Amino acid sequence: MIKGFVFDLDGVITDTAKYHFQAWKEMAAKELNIVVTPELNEHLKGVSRMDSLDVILRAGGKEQDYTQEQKVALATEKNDLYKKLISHMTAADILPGINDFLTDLQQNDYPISVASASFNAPVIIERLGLSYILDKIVDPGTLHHGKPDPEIFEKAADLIGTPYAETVGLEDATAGIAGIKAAGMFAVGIGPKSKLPAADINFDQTGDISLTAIERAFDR
Ligand code: B16
Ligand code: MG
Repeated sequence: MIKGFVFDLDGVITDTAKYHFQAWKEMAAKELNIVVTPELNEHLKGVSRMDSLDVILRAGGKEQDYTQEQKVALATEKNDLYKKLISHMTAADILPGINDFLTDLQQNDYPISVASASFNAPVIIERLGLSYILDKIVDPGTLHHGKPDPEIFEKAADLIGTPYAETVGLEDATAGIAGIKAAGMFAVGIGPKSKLPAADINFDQTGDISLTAIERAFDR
């Protein structure tokens, strides 16, 4: 039986990927002379801030050019740009269907927590007006490994006290689905089967999510 749900943030609850993209693009053009293309941006989804910077430096053939201290400064510059962009977010930025789905979960007494790699997750959730329901958030500062490691999903389930085998995880990124499966949980993929083949059930977009369909698929 399903006991609880753990949510990824970016790509499931709201689309912050476009703001990450804009901030990386601006910083990389100004400081690194590297163009962050939409294709490269795909490789940054679900990846931690410092790992994202490494992906960008590698793509530009500059992975050896910066000290750790310089890299922290570059990541901070990107984060300052990002924070300005997300400061304008409102409840209108919640992805379609998510409000109804969260209400459904609440009415069915399912506990919920958030498994996001983002240090900005609490601020974003507050801006979206969802703190009343998404108040259990894993602190990414406590993690030893990023997705696809199961650690973040295990910590999210621990926050709500649900056994991993009876916890459902929602994700839009391949690494996230891999992490959910590695934790022994049931994986809901936001994206088609062709993009997220390892998910236990797929919804093409958030507007298609159905609690009944998830419960049915879980019990099969
Ligand atoms: P921050 P998720 C991830 O969020 C983003 O997908 C990824 O692009 C970002 O680098 C990462 O959070 C860290 O975010 O710089 O705000 O700490 O998909 O795990 O909700
Ligand atoms: Mg995501």
